[in-house]
Amino acid sequence: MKNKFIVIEGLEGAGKTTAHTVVVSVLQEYNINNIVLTREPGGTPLAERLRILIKQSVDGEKICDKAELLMIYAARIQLIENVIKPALARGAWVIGDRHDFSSQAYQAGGRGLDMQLINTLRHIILGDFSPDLTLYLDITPEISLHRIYQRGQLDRIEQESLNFFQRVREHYLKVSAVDSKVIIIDATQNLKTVKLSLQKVLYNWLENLNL
Ligand code: Z5A
Repeated sequence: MKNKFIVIEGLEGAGKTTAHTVVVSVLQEYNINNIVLTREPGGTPLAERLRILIKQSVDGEKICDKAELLMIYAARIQLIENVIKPALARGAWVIGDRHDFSSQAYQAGGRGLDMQLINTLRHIILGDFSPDLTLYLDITPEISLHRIYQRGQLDRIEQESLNFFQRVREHYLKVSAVDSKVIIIDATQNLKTVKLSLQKVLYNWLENLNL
């Protein structure tokens, strides 16, 4: 299959929205116009409902870490089976705002859930389905929190501590260092420089695909 599944990852406020635009415009330069955009958690009616539950508490009830994980996987498999796989099967390129890497970073790194539990769940639920390329936008938790606070009201996960986001970032970096399908982008730079870095990485990757 020539069409691919590209995922953009990073802490909140890392610039994933801007990165989406860059990926779309680079693909269009290659005459790739059949593009489907997704976001996680979310992207189907059921997954969007789960997104609301994941991002907000229900009547103040504490959401257990494992319940959060299961809701995220329920949303993910709905999206994969009902949107991503059908899109790939009809030849579309899929660009995802977050995917499974987020669960490794937030639920294992941030929440401290056992990585073996997440690996087992991933294996059972997703099988060998995975992105062709992940662009990880790396920023410090300090920059992330600064941008989050500028937006105003914080959701349940955004209210976590600086330490939480430090663990999330550490996990992102640890996995990125050993996964050849993940490319780290220094997103602490100004927007123009980040855009140029993204374009350079994508041109290089697309050239190697020999489309
Ligand atoms: N979550 C999870 O725990 N486990 C999982 O498996 C999955 C998700 C899939 C989803 O929230 C939450 O779910 C997330 C992880 C968790 N929670 N946290 N924390 P979301 O979808 O609402 O949040 P998000 O995915 O992180 O989106 P975001 O906050 O909008 O981030 P962004 O898209 O990367 O940010 P942005 O809109 O592109 O940029 C934010 C602002 O910063 C904006 O004003 C930009 O102009 C500015 N910006 C961006 N880059 C720059 C640079 N380079 N310089 C200056 N200013 C910049």
